[in-house]
Amino acid sequence: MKRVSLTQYLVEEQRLNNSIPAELRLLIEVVARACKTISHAVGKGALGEVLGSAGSENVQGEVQKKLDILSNEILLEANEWGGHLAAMASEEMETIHQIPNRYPKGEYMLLFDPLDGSSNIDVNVSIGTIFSVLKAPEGMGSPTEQDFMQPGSKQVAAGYAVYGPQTVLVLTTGNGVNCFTLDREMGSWVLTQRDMQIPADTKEFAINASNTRHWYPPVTRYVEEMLAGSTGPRGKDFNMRWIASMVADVHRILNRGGIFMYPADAREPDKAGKLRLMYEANPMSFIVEQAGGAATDGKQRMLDIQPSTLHQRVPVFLGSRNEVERVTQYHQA
Ligand code: P6P
Repeated sequence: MKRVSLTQYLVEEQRLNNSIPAELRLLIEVVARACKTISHAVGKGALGEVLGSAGSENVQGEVQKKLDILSNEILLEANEWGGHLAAMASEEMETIHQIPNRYPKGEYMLLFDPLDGSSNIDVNVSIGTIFSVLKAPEGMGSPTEQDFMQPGSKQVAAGYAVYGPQTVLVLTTGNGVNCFTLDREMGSWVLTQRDMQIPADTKEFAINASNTRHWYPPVTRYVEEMLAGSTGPRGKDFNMRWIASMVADVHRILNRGGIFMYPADAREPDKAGKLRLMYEANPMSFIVEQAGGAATDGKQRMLDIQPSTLHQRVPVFLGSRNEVERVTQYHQA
């Protein structure tokens, strides 16, 4: 296949669909460059003295790894000066990040989980970066958290990078999903998969089964029917995967189908699951829908949820459309 760079793809996409104005193209290229830098740091592992805990906690009360903080700083520094952003928000920061006054401001707002899957960093399992792009509200003054409270359907772009055996960048701007692989020798992103499509059916599910005794009935029913396999109501056998890096599980689903689930459960009845709406569930749901899949919180379309707080959590069911619809129906029963 003729090599197409990320820049060429974005320019041609703008020409064809007028969906990537110059400032959005700059934003995407800056984020992609930051992901290259993060990939390089991650790839050094122990040799880069970046493994292990930073000895601090993030806004979620989770222990921060050195690479969590480094990845966050890389994304902030890469995006501050470009003039394409009004503000940023990150899993690693309690409040939104204002663009320093010495730089011009733009019309986009960038949200990200700078390094998703941190528990896997020190054991050399794939991790990644997730990002979401919203437009700043018309006539917005100094950005506030409230300006970020837009449903996922308002996203103008979303993507993730996986730092694994290959480093890949998966991107949507609303006209399908494309995958770019990092050519480390040239330092460039090369288009390697066009218009990714998730099969509507699957034989593979992803959930942390150690929580089985805490699941609510709809999830218990759905998983038990799959475990019953060909002898049960589903009439076929299923396989299970759980990498504990959302980016890696979602990338597998984009490539061969599957359903990813992180439900709310009885461990903490007041907690709506573990994953965050604004910079994990929404960008991944935009990508999954653009690839023909579906994404809900068990009751409604993920991208229709009206957010109330920046770090709010949400139950997540996403992937092969027919399976997401089934488990969502079980929640209506
Ligand atoms: P558990 C990583 O910490 C993460 O946020 C997602 O990437 C992943 O799917 C999930 O949490 C793993 O959670 O409870 O299985 O460790």
